[in-house]
Amino acid sequence: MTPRNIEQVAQIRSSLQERLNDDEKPFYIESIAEAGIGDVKKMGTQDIDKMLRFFASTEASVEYQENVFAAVEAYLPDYLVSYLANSDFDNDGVTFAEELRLGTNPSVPDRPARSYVPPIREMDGEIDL
Ligand SMILES: [Ca+2]
Repeated sequence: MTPRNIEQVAQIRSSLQERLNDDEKPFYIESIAEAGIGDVKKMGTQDIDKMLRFFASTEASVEYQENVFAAVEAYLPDYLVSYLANSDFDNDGVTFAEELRLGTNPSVPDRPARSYVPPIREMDGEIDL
């Protein structure tokens, strides 16, 4: 991982750490068992992929996705926090971490705010008065 990744992971961990109480975490950890993730302590990149597919297939809310991330964060090695944070499941060019920051759903492609407006063309070169 690059120094930038390491810094990003540290920032994400600190922002997630205050999100849930310790007694709230088991609920979110148990909820992803349905995705086929039995042991969060042994997760790999394929389990993160499974979790992302699970979020999409269940139309999970942004809040729920962020709560799951907060619940599993302590069990994930840096490279997996980075893998999840930088994933782009919906392929809209906005990463998971960025979607959470913006409050957009990482499972649903978003139109960028600065959408492309096609230039107005004169069809025949004449100006209608
Ligand atoms: Ca995205």
